[in-house]
Amino acid sequence: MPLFFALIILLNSFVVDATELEFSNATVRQPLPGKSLSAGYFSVSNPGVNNIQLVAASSDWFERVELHQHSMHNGMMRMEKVESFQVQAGEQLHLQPGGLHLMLFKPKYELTLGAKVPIQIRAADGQQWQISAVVTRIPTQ
Ligand SMILES: [Cu+2]
Repeated sequence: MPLFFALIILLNSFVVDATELEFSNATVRQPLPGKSLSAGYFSVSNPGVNNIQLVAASSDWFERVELHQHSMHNGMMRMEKVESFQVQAGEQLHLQPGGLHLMLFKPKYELTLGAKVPIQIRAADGQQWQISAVVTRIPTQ
């Protein structure tokens, strides 16, 4: 029964190729009063054997989401848009204040503390993940 075996091999190849990222601690900061800009953070671990490039993020709750990083320019800390976040095989990546983050523009709903914001993350190979980010307060120093 060749077709049967062909199917088994096909199914196995799907299992082997599936690359799973694990997202955790996803948060979105409540914008400052009068502001329509927010930052989002999460941790992601890649237990697989392939490096994964995260290339886009989007959310029904925001008009636009960009991938950003902070970097030094002439002694000044500045943030800028980047094309991707690289999640190395077997490693973890942490988005955090002062480092990599999601920049979220123009919320469509009120960002009350504790609300759960759906965010889609897309990889260069077309894989997508749906994460849920909790709205938290911007820490005051
Ligand atoms: Cu930014």
